Amino acid sequence: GWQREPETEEKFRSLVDASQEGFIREAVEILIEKGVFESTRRENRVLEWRHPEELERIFDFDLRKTPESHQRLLALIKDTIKYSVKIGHPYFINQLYSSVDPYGLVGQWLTDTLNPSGYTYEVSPVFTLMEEKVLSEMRKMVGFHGGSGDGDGIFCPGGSMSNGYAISSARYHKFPQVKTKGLQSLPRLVLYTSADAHYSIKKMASLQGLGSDNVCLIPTDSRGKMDLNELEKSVEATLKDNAVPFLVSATAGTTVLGAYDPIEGIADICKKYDMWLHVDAAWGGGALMSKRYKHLLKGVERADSVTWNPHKLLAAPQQCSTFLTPHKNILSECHSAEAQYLFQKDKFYDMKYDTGDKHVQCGRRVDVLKFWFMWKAKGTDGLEQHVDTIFDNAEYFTRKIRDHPNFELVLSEPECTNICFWYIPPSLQNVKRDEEYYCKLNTVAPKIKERMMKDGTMMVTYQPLDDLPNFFRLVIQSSGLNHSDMDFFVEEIQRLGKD
Ligand code: ABU
Repeated sequence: GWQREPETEEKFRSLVDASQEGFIREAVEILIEKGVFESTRRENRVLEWRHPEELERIFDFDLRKTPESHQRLLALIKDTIKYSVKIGHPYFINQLYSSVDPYGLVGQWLTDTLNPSGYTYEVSPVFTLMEEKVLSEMRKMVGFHGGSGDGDGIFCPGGSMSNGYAISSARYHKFPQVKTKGLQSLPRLVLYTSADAHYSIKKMASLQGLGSDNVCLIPTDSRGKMDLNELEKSVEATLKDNAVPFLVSATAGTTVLGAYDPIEGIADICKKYDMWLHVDAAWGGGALMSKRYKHLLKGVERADSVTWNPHKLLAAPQQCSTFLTPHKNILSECHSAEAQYLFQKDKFYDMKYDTGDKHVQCGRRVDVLKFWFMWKAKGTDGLEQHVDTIFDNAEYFTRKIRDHPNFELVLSEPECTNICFWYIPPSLQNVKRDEEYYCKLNTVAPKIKERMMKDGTMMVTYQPLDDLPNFFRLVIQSSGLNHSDMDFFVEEIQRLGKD
């Protein structure tokens, strides 16, 4: 092996000096003790609420001309943890991401230690092959091409971007001239998604020049699922208008209600009208890991593309979002720009491993490692067990509130692990459900939310939906939770909701 000469040792020393080494070691100790362990203990608070003006006053945000001491920097780390929301806390059930997986966390730290950018094999050899492996296993689970794993995929900075890739791929698939000639070479294009779909579909349609007016929001049924008759009617109306229907985005696990659209029926309509079928399974895709719950996505193997975010139901650290497709070359054909300074054609290795050109990003944070590492640590069986546990907790919670006099479910049979409900305080029980009642009910969730934020005991979000008054959406995706935690949520909401 290569041996350095002893007299040149000094020349080869690390860029990190001894005092910085001590600082890094102390900082990591604080991250482990305060950021991981203290932040996830049930007896500790989920957050230390401060109004913005107060936080400005008590937190040292100012940037100065002179450097801060290591002691001061360590104190700032502690303050940052103290005043941040503890996403890993078991009682943070506010959003579609939560918990702290030890293996995912180490994978995340390992990524940050190596600081890679994922575009060429020469700078990211391990991650290039790792991405291909994970994406291929995910494609197998989706079932494209009979479950062979064939096709393509990318890691994206979030589900919104993944959905954006669906729009650009679908558009290119139908009208490849769009890449060079632009939108003016195309007829008016129309896409369809349910009224409860994620707002990124509209955003991405605007961003890509299609216009949000050309996104038809299809009404949902009483279970929050896209209505197939309404979809077909809307497609027919587009055709009558001499516009071109080109894409349906079905949702597998809607953001608020957790509904799974009927993918098979939507696939039939897509086939009939020659439209691209995208399935936004950012939230509910994790169910594919479970033999018991994968039926929720029946027909997903017929999709042209799928968004699936392991940072959601599978609880990988933020963020980890994938776009998967059975179309082998569409991503590079649609997005490549062949920059010569980066993707030199005369490299000494096989250029097919320089995967960056199929992304719209250039520099790209590598999001695969944390998920790959979790998968290694738990095995596919462990990920399946995780999914089964969170669904079990969600079902337990749903049963518990179904017959409870202070609670009312928005959907009587929630399909995913987000459960929507109203808390009905004693003052609103057994009273006539007129306009005044609904006005009052609308104020209940915001008031309870304010109290829980100020007490710091738990965090759960609320929202209105169409003409439904504000209701809670409790999201379960940490398999570290158990039935006693579900009991706690019910009791704590009752405590906070006292008139
Ligand atoms: N796609 C992000 C969803 C955010 C949330 O509702 O938790």
